[in-house]
Amino acid sequence: MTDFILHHYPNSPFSEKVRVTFGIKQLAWKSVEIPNIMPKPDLMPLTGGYRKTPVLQIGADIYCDTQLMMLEIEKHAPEKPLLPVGQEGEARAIAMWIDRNIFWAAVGVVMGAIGDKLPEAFAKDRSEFSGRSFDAARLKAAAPAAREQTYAHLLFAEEMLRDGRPFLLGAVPSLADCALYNPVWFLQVRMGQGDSPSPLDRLPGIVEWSKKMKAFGSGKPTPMTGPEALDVARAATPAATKVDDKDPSGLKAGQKISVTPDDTGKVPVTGALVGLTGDRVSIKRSDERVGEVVVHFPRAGFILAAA
Ligand SMILES: N[C@@H](CCC(=O)N[C@@H](CS)C(=O)NCC(=O)O)C(=O)O
Repeated sequence: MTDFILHHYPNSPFSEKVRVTFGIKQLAWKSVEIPNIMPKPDLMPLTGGYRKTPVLQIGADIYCDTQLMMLEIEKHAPEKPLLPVGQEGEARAIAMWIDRNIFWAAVGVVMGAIGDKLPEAFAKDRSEFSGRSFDAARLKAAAPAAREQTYAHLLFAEEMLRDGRPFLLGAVPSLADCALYNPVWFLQVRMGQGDSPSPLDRLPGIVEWSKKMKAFGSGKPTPMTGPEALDVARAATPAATKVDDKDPSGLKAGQKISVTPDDTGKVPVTGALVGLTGDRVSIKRSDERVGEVVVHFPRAGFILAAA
Protein backbone atom coordinates (compact mmCIF):
# COMPACT_ATOMS: atom_id res chain seq x y z
CA MET A 1 0.00 0.00 0.00
CA THR A 2 1.33 3.42 -1.01
CA ASP A 3 1.96 5.81 1.87
CA PHE A 4 0.69 9.22 0.89
CA ILE A 5 2.35 11.97 2.93
CA LEU A 6 0.65 15.34 2.61
CA HIS A 7 2.58 18.44 3.71
CA HIS A 8 -0.12 21.01 4.41
CA TYR A 9 -1.77 23.25 7.02
CA PRO A 10 -5.41 23.25 8.15
CA ASN A 11 -6.45 26.63 6.67
CA SER A 12 -5.05 25.95 3.19
CA PRO A 13 -7.80 25.72 0.54
CA PHE A 14 -5.63 23.96 -2.05
CA SER A 15 -4.89 21.37 0.66
CA GLU A 16 -8.63 20.94 1.18
CA LYS A 17 -8.88 19.96 -2.50
CA VAL A 18 -6.54 17.05 -1.75
CA ARG A 19 -8.02 16.24 1.67
CA VAL A 20 -11.50 15.87 0.18
CA THR A 21 -10.00 13.55 -2.45
CA PHE A 22 -8.70 11.36 0.38
CA GLY A 23 -12.24 11.56 1.82
CA ILE A 24 -13.97 10.47 -1.40
CA LYS A 25 -11.57 7.57 -1.80
CA GLN A 26 -11.54 6.81 1.96
CA LEU A 27 -7.74 6.68 1.99
CA ALA A 28 -5.30 6.52 4.88
CA TRP A 29 -2.56 9.19 4.72
CA LYS A 30 0.17 10.78 6.76
CA SER A 31 -0.35 14.40 7.72
CA VAL A 32 2.66 16.70 8.11
CA GLU A 33 1.68 20.19 9.23
CA ILE A 34 3.91 22.88 7.68
CA PRO A 35 4.08 26.62 8.45
CA ASN A 36 1.72 28.86 6.45
CA ILE A 37 4.54 31.33 5.72
CA MET A 38 8.25 31.00 4.99
CA PRO A 39 10.58 29.66 6.31
CA LYS A 40 9.57 26.00 5.88
CA PRO A 41 12.79 24.27 7.01
CA ASP A 42 11.52 20.68 6.85
CA LEU A 43 9.92 21.12 3.43
CA MET A 44 12.78 22.74 1.47
CA PRO A 45 15.05 19.65 1.61
CA LEU A 46 12.28 17.78 -0.25
CA THR A 47 11.21 20.39 -2.81
CA GLY A 48 14.48 22.28 -3.38
CA GLY A 49 12.73 25.67 -3.11
CA TYR A 50 9.11 25.13 -4.20
CA ARG A 51 7.25 26.78 -1.34
CA LYS A 52 3.58 26.42 -2.11
CA THR A 53 1.10 24.39 -0.11
CA PRO A 54 0.34 21.51 -0.31
CA VAL A 55 3.12 19.12 -1.36
CA LEU A 56 2.55 15.38 -1.76
CA GLN A 57 5.34 12.96 -0.93
CA ILE A 58 5.37 9.28 -1.83
CA GLY A 59 8.67 7.89 -0.53
CA ALA A 60 11.44 9.79 -2.36
CA ASP A 61 9.03 11.20 -4.99
CA ILE A 62 7.81 14.72 -4.35
CA TYR A 63 4.77 16.03 -6.24
CA CYS A 64 4.31 19.79 -6.55
CA ASP A 65 1.00 21.41 -7.54
CA THR A 66 -2.40 19.81 -6.92
CA GLN A 67 -2.91 19.33 -10.69
CA LEU A 68 -0.28 16.60 -10.55
CA MET A 69 -1.01 15.33 -7.03
CA MET A 70 -4.57 14.46 -8.02
CA LEU A 71 -3.35 12.39 -10.99
CA GLU A 72 -0.83 10.61 -8.81
CA ILE A 73 -3.41 9.78 -6.13
CA GLU A 74 -5.68 8.49 -8.92
CA LYS A 75 -2.87 6.28 -10.24
CA HIS A 76 -2.10 4.71 -6.85
CA ALA A 77 -5.70 4.53 -5.62
CA PRO A 78 -7.92 4.04 -8.69
CA GLU A 79 -11.07 3.06 -6.80
CA LYS A 80 -13.82 5.70 -6.84
CA PRO A 81 -12.24 7.17 -10.02
CA LEU A 82 -12.12 10.95 -10.23
CA LEU A 83 -11.39 11.10 -13.98
CA PRO A 84 -14.66 10.11 -15.67
CA VAL A 85 -13.95 7.85 -18.66
CA GLY A 86 -14.23 9.86 -21.88
CA GLN A 87 -14.30 13.15 -19.94
CA GLU A 88 -10.79 13.17 -18.49
CA GLY A 89 -9.86 16.36 -20.36
CA GLU A 90 -13.07 18.12 -19.34
CA ALA A 91 -12.48 17.30 -15.66
CA ARG A 92 -8.91 18.57 -15.79
CA ALA A 93 -9.81 21.70 -17.76
CA ILE A 94 -12.61 22.62 -15.34
CA ALA A 95 -10.20 22.11 -12.44
CA MET A 96 -7.63 24.41 -14.06
CA TRP A 97 -10.26 27.11 -14.70
CA ILE A 98 -11.25 26.95 -11.02
CA ASP A 99 -7.66 26.93 -9.72
CA ARG A 100 -6.58 29.84 -11.87
CA ASN A 101 -9.70 32.02 -11.83
CA ILE A 102 -12.16 31.32 -9.04
CA PHE A 103 -9.54 30.67 -6.39
CA TRP A 104 -7.85 34.07 -6.76
CA ALA A 105 -11.15 35.94 -6.92
CA ALA A 106 -12.27 34.13 -3.73
CA VAL A 107 -8.98 35.07 -2.05
CA GLY A 108 -9.79 38.70 -2.92
CA VAL A 109 -13.18 38.36 -1.22
CA VAL A 110 -11.76 36.75 1.92
CA MET A 111 -8.73 39.06 2.22
CA GLY A 112 -10.99 42.08 1.71
CA ALA A 113 -12.97 40.91 4.75
CA ILE A 114 -10.15 39.77 7.08
CA GLY A 115 -6.92 41.19 5.60
CA ASP A 116 -6.62 43.86 8.31
CA LYS A 117 -6.80 41.21 11.07
CA LEU A 118 -3.86 39.14 9.84
CA PRO A 119 -0.36 39.38 11.36
CA GLU A 120 2.25 41.63 9.79
CA ALA A 121 4.47 38.61 9.07
CA PHE A 122 1.69 37.04 6.98
CA ALA A 123 1.19 40.25 4.98
CA LYS A 124 4.93 40.50 4.33
CA ASP A 125 5.14 36.84 3.26
CA ARG A 126 2.17 37.09 0.91
CA SER A 127 3.59 40.27 -0.67
CA GLU A 128 6.73 38.30 -1.55
CA PHE A 129 4.68 35.27 -2.62
CA SER A 130 2.40 37.17 -5.00
CA GLY A 131 4.82 39.90 -6.12
CA ARG A 132 2.16 42.45 -5.14
CA SER A 133 1.95 44.47 -1.92
CA PHE A 134 -0.48 42.89 0.55
CA ASP A 135 -2.16 46.13 1.55
CA ALA A 136 -5.27 45.60 3.71
CA ALA A 137 -6.87 48.93 2.67
CA ARG A 138 -6.40 48.18 -1.04
CA LEU A 139 -7.76 44.66 -0.56
CA LYS A 140 -10.84 46.03 1.23
CA ALA A 141 -11.48 48.54 -1.56
CA ALA A 142 -11.15 45.81 -4.19
CA ALA A 143 -13.41 43.31 -2.36
CA PRO A 144 -16.72 44.26 -4.10
CA ALA A 145 -15.14 43.69 -7.54
CA ALA A 146 -13.60 40.40 -6.33
CA ARG A 147 -17.02 39.34 -5.03
CA GLU A 148 -18.64 40.06 -8.40
CA GLN A 149 -15.94 38.10 -10.25
CA THR A 150 -16.21 35.17 -7.84
CA TYR A 151 -19.98 35.14 -8.30
CA ALA A 152 -19.80 35.44 -12.10
CA HIS A 153 -17.41 32.47 -12.36
CA LEU A 154 -19.21 30.36 -9.74
CA LEU A 155 -22.43 30.92 -11.68
CA PHE A 156 -21.04 28.66 -14.44
CA ALA A 157 -20.79 25.85 -11.88
CA GLU A 158 -24.25 26.69 -10.50
CA GLU A 159 -25.57 26.31 -14.06
CA MET A 160 -23.96 22.87 -14.41
CA LEU A 161 -25.81 21.73 -11.29
CA ARG A 162 -29.14 23.30 -12.31
CA ASP A 163 -30.47 20.16 -14.05
CA GLY A 164 -30.41 18.36 -10.69
CA ARG A 165 -27.24 16.30 -11.21
CA PRO A 166 -25.54 15.66 -7.86
CA PHE A 167 -22.00 16.53 -9.03
CA LEU A 168 -20.49 18.76 -11.73
CA LEU A 169 -19.98 16.01 -14.31
CA GLY A 170 -22.79 13.66 -13.30
CA ALA A 171 -23.78 11.13 -10.67
CA VAL A 172 -20.41 10.74 -8.95
CA PRO A 173 -17.77 13.26 -7.82
CA SER A 174 -14.85 13.99 -10.17
CA LEU A 175 -11.66 15.99 -10.11
CA ALA A 176 -13.77 19.03 -11.04
CA ASP A 177 -15.77 18.77 -7.80
CA CYS A 178 -12.61 18.49 -5.69
CA ALA A 179 -11.27 21.61 -7.40
CA LEU A 180 -14.49 23.57 -6.88
CA TYR A 181 -14.57 22.58 -3.23
CA ASN A 182 -11.28 24.50 -2.72
CA PRO A 183 -12.65 28.08 -3.10
CA VAL A 184 -16.16 27.20 -1.89
CA TRP A 185 -14.77 25.70 1.34
CA PHE A 186 -12.47 28.73 1.74
CA LEU A 187 -15.42 31.13 1.46
CA GLN A 188 -17.47 29.01 3.87
CA VAL A 189 -14.83 28.75 6.60
CA ARG A 190 -13.55 32.33 6.31
CA MET A 191 -16.69 34.39 5.57
CA GLY A 192 -19.95 34.76 7.44
CA GLN A 193 -18.52 35.78 10.82
CA GLY A 194 -18.78 39.48 9.97
CA ASP A 195 -21.31 41.35 7.89
CA SER A 196 -19.50 41.16 4.52
CA PRO A 197 -21.74 39.39 2.02
CA SER A 198 -20.45 36.16 0.44
CA PRO A 199 -20.94 35.34 -3.26
CA LEU A 200 -22.40 32.03 -2.05
CA ASP A 201 -25.42 33.91 -0.63
CA ARG A 202 -26.83 33.93 -4.16
CA LEU A 203 -25.76 30.40 -5.19
CA PRO A 204 -28.09 27.87 -3.51
CA GLY A 205 -27.17 25.00 -5.85
CA ILE A 206 -23.49 25.25 -4.92
CA VAL A 207 -24.33 25.49 -1.22
CA GLU A 208 -26.39 22.26 -1.43
CA TRP A 209 -23.63 20.55 -3.44
CA SER A 210 -21.02 21.64 -0.86
CA LYS A 211 -22.89 19.73 1.87
CA LYS A 212 -22.37 16.52 -0.09
CA MET A 213 -18.68 17.33 -0.53
CA LYS A 214 -18.26 18.08 3.18
CA ALA A 215 -19.86 14.73 4.06
CA PHE A 216 -16.99 12.90 2.32
CA GLY A 217 -14.63 14.03 5.11
CA SER A 218 -10.84 13.76 4.75
CA GLY A 219 -10.11 10.02 4.85
CA LYS A 220 -7.91 8.67 7.63
CA PRO A 221 -5.00 10.99 8.48
CA THR A 222 -2.24 10.00 10.93
CA PRO A 223 0.09 12.77 12.17
CA MET A 224 3.74 12.65 11.08
CA THR A 225 6.50 15.14 11.90
CA GLY A 226 8.54 16.95 9.25
CA PRO A 227 11.79 15.17 10.28
CA GLU A 228 10.01 11.78 10.10
CA ALA A 229 8.92 12.58 6.53
CA LEU A 230 12.54 13.43 5.64
CA ASP A 231 13.60 10.03 7.04
CA VAL A 232 11.00 8.33 4.81
CA ALA A 233 12.49 10.09 1.76
CA ARG A 234 16.03 9.18 2.77
CA ALA A 235 15.15 5.48 3.11
CA ALA A 236 13.28 5.31 -0.23
CA THR A 237 14.31 5.16 -3.89
CA PRO A 238 12.54 7.38 -6.43
CA ALA A 239 10.30 5.65 -8.99
CA ALA A 240 11.59 5.25 -12.58
CA THR A 241 10.74 8.03 -15.07
CA LYS A 242 11.49 8.60 -18.78
CA VAL A 243 12.50 11.61 -20.84
CA ASP A 244 10.81 11.99 -24.23
CA ASP A 245 13.85 12.91 -26.31
CA LYS A 246 11.61 14.34 -29.04
CA ASP A 247 10.07 16.89 -26.69
CA PRO A 248 9.85 20.22 -28.58
CA SER A 249 11.60 22.01 -25.70
CA GLY A 250 14.84 20.35 -26.87
CA LEU A 251 15.73 19.47 -23.28
CA LYS A 252 17.65 16.21 -22.88
CA ALA A 253 17.90 13.55 -20.18
CA GLY A 254 20.46 14.38 -17.49
CA GLN A 255 20.65 18.06 -18.42
CA LYS A 256 20.53 20.53 -15.53
CA ILE A 257 17.31 22.52 -15.72
CA SER A 258 15.17 24.84 -13.63
CA VAL A 259 11.42 24.63 -13.14
CA THR A 260 9.53 27.72 -11.96
CA PRO A 261 5.81 28.39 -11.34
CA ASP A 262 4.52 31.07 -13.74
CA ASP A 263 2.11 32.75 -11.31
CA THR A 264 3.02 33.00 -7.60
CA GLY A 265 5.82 31.68 -5.40
CA LYS A 266 8.13 31.94 -8.42
CA VAL A 267 11.16 30.20 -6.87
CA PRO A 268 13.14 28.14 -9.43
CA VAL A 269 13.91 24.54 -8.50
CA THR A 270 16.99 23.12 -10.21
CA GLY A 271 18.05 19.55 -10.82
CA ALA A 272 18.92 16.96 -13.47
CA LEU A 273 16.14 16.20 -15.94
CA VAL A 274 14.99 12.60 -15.42
CA GLY A 275 11.40 12.69 -16.64
CA LEU A 276 9.63 14.63 -19.38
CA THR A 277 6.24 13.99 -20.96
CA GLY A 278 3.63 16.27 -22.47
CA ASP A 279 2.13 16.94 -19.08
CA ARG A 280 4.83 16.50 -16.46
CA VAL A 281 8.50 17.20 -15.77
CA SER A 282 10.65 15.45 -13.17
CA ILE A 283 14.04 16.51 -11.85
CA LYS A 284 16.49 14.69 -9.62
CA ARG A 285 18.21 16.60 -6.87
CA SER A 286 19.90 15.81 -3.62
CA ASP A 287 20.04 17.30 -0.17
CA GLU A 288 22.10 16.21 2.81
CA ARG A 289 18.96 15.60 4.91
CA VAL A 290 17.16 13.36 2.37
CA GLY A 291 19.73 12.05 -0.11
CA GLU A 292 18.40 11.80 -3.69
CA VAL A 293 14.81 12.71 -4.41
CA VAL A 294 12.85 13.31 -7.61
CA VAL A 295 10.61 16.39 -7.71
CA HIS A 296 7.70 16.28 -10.15
CA PHE A 297 5.78 19.24 -11.61
CA PRO A 298 2.97 19.58 -14.16
CA ARG A 299 3.94 21.26 -17.46
CA ALA A 300 0.87 23.55 -17.46
CA GLY A 301 1.74 26.64 -15.42
CA PHE A 302 5.48 25.91 -15.04
CA ILE A 303 8.41 27.37 -17.00
CA LEU A 304 11.31 25.08 -17.90
CA ALA A 305 14.74 26.45 -18.71
CA ALA A 306 18.26 25.09 -19.12
CA ALA A 307 20.12 25.99 -15.91
N1 LIG B 1 -1.17 25.79 -8.24
C1 LIG B 1 -0.92 25.42 -6.87
C2 LIG B 1 -1.48 26.51 -5.96
C3 LIG B 1 -1.13 26.27 -4.49
C4 LIG B 1 -1.30 27.53 -3.65
O1 LIG B 1 -1.32 28.68 -4.16
N2 LIG B 1 -1.38 27.32 -2.34
C5 LIG B 1 -1.41 28.42 -1.40
C6 LIG B 1 -2.08 27.94 -0.10
S1 LIG B 1 -3.69 27.28 -0.34
C7 LIG B 1 0.00 28.78 -1.01
O2 LIG B 1 0.93 28.11 -1.41
N3 LIG B 1 0.17 29.84 -0.23
C8 LIG B 1 1.48 30.20 0.25
C9 LIG B 1 2.02 29.23 1.27
O3 LIG B 1 1.31 28.35 1.77
O4 LIG B 1 3.20 29.37 1.60
C10 LIG B 1 -1.55 24.06 -6.59
O5 LIG B 1 -2.48 23.64 -7.33
O6 LIG B 1 -1.06 23.34 -5.70
